[in-house]
Parts: sequence; C-alpha cells; structure tokens
Amino acid sequence: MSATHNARLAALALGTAILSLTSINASAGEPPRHASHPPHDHEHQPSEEDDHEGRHPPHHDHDEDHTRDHRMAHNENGSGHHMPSPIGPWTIARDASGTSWQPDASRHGGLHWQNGDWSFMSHTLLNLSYSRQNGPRGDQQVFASGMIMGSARRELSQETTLNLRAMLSPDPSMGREGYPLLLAAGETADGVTPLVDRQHPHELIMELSASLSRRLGENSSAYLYAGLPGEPAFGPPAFMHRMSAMDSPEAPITHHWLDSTHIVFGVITAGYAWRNFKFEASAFRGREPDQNRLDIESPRLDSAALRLSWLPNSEWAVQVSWADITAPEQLHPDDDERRWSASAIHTRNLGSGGWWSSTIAFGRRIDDHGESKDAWLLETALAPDNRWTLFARAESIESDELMPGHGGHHGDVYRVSKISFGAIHDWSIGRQTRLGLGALYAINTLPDALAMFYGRSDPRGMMIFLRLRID
Ligand SMILES: [Cu+2]
Repeated sequence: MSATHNARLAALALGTAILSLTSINASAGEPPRHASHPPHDHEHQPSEEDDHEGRHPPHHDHDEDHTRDHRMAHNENGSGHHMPSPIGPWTIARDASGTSWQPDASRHGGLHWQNGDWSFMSHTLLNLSYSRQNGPRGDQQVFASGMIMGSARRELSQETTLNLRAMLSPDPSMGREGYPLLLAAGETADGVTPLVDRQHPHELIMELSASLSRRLGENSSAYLYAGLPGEPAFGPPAFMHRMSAMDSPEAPITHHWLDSTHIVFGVITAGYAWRNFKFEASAFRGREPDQNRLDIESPRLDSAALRLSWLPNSEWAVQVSWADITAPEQLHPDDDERRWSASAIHTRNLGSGGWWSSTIAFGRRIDDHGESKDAWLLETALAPDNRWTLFARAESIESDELMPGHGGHHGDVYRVSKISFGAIHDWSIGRQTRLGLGALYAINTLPDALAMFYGRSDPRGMMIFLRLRID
C-alpha cells in the first residue's frame, strides 16, 4: 500500500502546487505578461529565416513594417512567438499533448506570465453540449467536457529545463455513463458492463506530469517525461489537443485505436530529438482508467510504446508508433493488445487569423490471437478568420464491441463508418477569452446485420454546444 499511497500523495501534491501557483498569480491581479497581444490580432509572422528547429533570428519590433515576404505559414500569436519548447530547441507551437508533435505552423495560444524564475502558462477550453443520437440505441443528454491546463517551467541551468503540467477536466460531471454517441465504445460505467454507443467521461485529473530536458547542442535534446496520469509516446496528439479535432465536442469513434492512451496512470517516457526527428520510448500502465473518475489510480509500468516523429517542413507532422499494452480493458483482464498507429497532420496559416488543419490517421489493434481490427480517420478544420471554424471528420472502424458476445466477451467484428461535420462561431468577450456557439451533424453507416438493432442502416446524431475558451 505504501508505495502506491506515496505515489498518489506525491501526484496530488504536485498538481495542487501547480494549480495553486497558477491561481495565486492569476488572483494577485498581475496581468498576464503578454496581455497586450490578444491572440491573432496582429499580422506578424516569423520570417523565412526561421528554420524548423524553432531558432528564431533576432526579432524585430511588432510594428507594421513587415512586408508580405515575411508572411509564411508559421503562425503563433504574440504570446507564444518567442517561446521555445520546454523539451527541446524548437518553438512551443510544435508541442501538443503529452510529448507529441504537431506542425510548427500550429497555433499557440495560452495565458503566459512569469514569477521569479518560473514561467506559467494556462489554456482553458470548456464545452457545454447537448447531444441527441437517434434510434433505439440512441439517447439525448446535456453534458460538460473540455479541459483546464496549467504549466510551470523553470530553467535549472543553461541546458536544463524543468516543466510541470496539470490538466483537469469537467467530464466527471456528466455522470459515469458519459454521453450518448453512436458507435463509440470503450471503458465502463460500473465495472460490470461495457459502455457502448456512449463516450466515457475522462478523469477529473487528466494529467499531472513533469519533464526534464537537456539541450545537447544547437538542434538536439534529450528528455524524460513522467506522469501520474500522463500520456505515453503513442499515436497522434490526443483529439482534444489536435487542431483538426479540438473545435468539435464529439470524441472520435477511432479514439480507442489512436489516442485513448492519453490518460494512463503511470508513464515514463525517454525521448531524443535531433533536428526534425524525434524518437521516444515509454513504459506505462496499460489498464484504462476505471469507472471512478475522481481518483488517482495505482501506477505500474507493465506496457511499452515506441514512437518516431518527423516534421518534413513547418506545415507537416508525421508519426509512426507501436504499443504493447497489458490488459487495457478492465472487463477483459486477460486480454493484452498490441497497437500500431501512423498519422500525418497538415496545418497551414491563411493570413489574418485564418488557418486550416487536417489529420489522416490509421490505427490497428491486434489481440492475443493475432486478430487485428483497423481504423481510419480523416478530419479537417478550417477557420477562415477569428470568428468561424468549420470542421468535418470521416472515420471507419472494425469493432467487436458493438454487439457483445456470450459470457461478456467481445462479439463479432463489424466495419462501421461515420461522417460528421459542423461549425462554431466565436465572439471575443475579453482579452483572451472567447465564447462560441456551434452545432454538428453526424451520419453513421452500418452493415445490415447491425441495422436492425439501430433502427436503420444510417442512424443520425447531432450536437449543439456552447464553448468557453481562454487562451
Ligand atoms: Cu480519451
């Protein structure tokens, strides 16, 4: 009991420390250091001289003399532009969830401020959504989802950086059964029956992590990342942190192929980055979080992941990863799984605050008997300006969880598909605060064998949502 207990206490203490440092600073009335630069309100773009390692040339004032030549698909708003990543010599815009990479052209928002030797950053994205899923296996519900993230970093020496990160989600407020979402499956509400046609809630504490990185030269670094919970080196950035996905409040049905490991209780990752390549290895606890969404579960390191990431240029991020996961599912404690994932993300800036980001991803889950189930995802989000964002996603999965087999085992495998598309309009209600109103519509496609259970072969779903974003 004691090792576990100590680990939990340490994790809670770390999280409390990060969040209280964050709130003390925020409530002290000290304005965020970069508050004079609201996001996306000025045209500065890094020049062509910027390379993809994030080494920016000496920077000019934010005046208006930048010519078109200086505009390039590499956009960060004022707050992030000068900031290197805490884990290596590249721009912080490259860092996505866990230790994953996204294109350098990605947006980097967030509130930033400094206190002594510590630099702080926070992001908030909260959705209040109404989901309505049609047919006999559908349901309707209002629910809150999203995340509040805070991080604190400190240079320990010229070469060494410590970064602490805590992330909370309001998901447990939706109840243990999560929210209705046709074709979604995974985890459990009560420890007895699987959640099917519902998306499970995420943990109250989605991440408590620390990383220590060391620069090894102009363009390489090595780092260690540990989380309880945290995200191992598998898959593309988790959906709620992926630019092509984050404007939709709907979890992808490919979640358990690509990025469901974004919350594991216990992970240690060692990474080495050289130029635009990064190689990482993780040891982590394979078991998915249980139905109690408020606790910190006992850490273990019984599973492994490897990931190779590459950024061919500032607009692309590619990764391939593999994981050997011990008993991921609580309801199938004897079943291990291996997973493969490959993805490519493309993000381009469109000038005057606009951007376009797309992800294509493939995931494969292989069970103990060597049987594999594949999944594909293609998603895109387009923001022509600061007000509108349009998004769409197409997915296809081979699932054996939709019709349970006998004895609680997985059932037959069915290939099912889904497309969904929607839009959100944002209003700026404060310096770095936006309120948005959005809606989406989804069409699911089922084989005949499933159609009778869902009432038709193309059951529909929709959501309407309000979003608060502080970054
Ligand atoms: Cu998840």
